[in-house]
Amino acid sequence: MKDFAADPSHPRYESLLKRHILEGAAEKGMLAGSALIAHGRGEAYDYLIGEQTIDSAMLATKHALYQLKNAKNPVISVNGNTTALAGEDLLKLASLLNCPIEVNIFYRTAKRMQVLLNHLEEIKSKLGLNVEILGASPDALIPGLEGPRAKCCQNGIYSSDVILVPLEDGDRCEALVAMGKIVIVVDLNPLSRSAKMGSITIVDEVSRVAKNLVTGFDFQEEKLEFPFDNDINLQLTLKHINEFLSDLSSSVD
Ligand code: PTJ
Repeated sequence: MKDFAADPSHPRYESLLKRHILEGAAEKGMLAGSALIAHGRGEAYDYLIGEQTIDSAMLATKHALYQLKNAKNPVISVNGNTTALAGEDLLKLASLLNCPIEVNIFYRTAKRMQVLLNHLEEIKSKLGLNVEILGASPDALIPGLEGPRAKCCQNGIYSSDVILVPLEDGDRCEALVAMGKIVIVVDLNPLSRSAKMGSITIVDEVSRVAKNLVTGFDFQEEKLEFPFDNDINLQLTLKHINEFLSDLSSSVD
């Protein structure tokens, strides 16, 4: 893996750094073949929100934290891209919540599962955290899904009441909602099936979300208004994108 050449003063530093992290993850065998395509789609949507956490995303993040903190059996589900970009902060979040983190990938191979589990174990021991990392021995199936995508762990995803599941596929998101769970989706595309299916959708970049969940862990819950309406929050996100684009277009000569 080549050294990272960009300087923090580079205007595209954050974006270049994420690409560099994903390149390294791909070399280690952590990512699915289409992971970089998925990331590119995410980047395009990130442009439309100004590569920042917008108000509707922060509101969804606070509601997500509220649900995770008040859950009986919360769980954090991670795939290849999420582990590479946000593994460290999500392990910290699991430690704060005292909940398991489960590796659960769409394009499942035994080899990639092992590389991802090892990666998380390494971060865990580096940070000295006490977190249960699940996924090595799936022993339950998500009803309504076919094949390896249904596999999960009984004491993780299967028995959870609240699940944080970034960059999830629409079908699996729907199946998790059908199991009666509160499903917290992270997806930069506010129009994706997962974004529309989720109970709480955070339209924001996954590494920013993971950081916000950790740094905002002790936010003032009493200021939240209930119930959270995911459809209205997605409408606010689209309104933000519309206004952002129309401001941009009026600044072009
Ligand atoms: O590791 P696996 O096997 O589970 O595979 C992971 C990917 C992401 C390859 C797989 O789940 C996949 O193909 O996902 P999709 O269907 O392309 O959807 C990914 C969604 O995540 C898209 O809507 C992207 O806009 C969004 N996305 C991509 N990168 C980010 C993101 N959202 C937030 N933060 C990102 N960094």
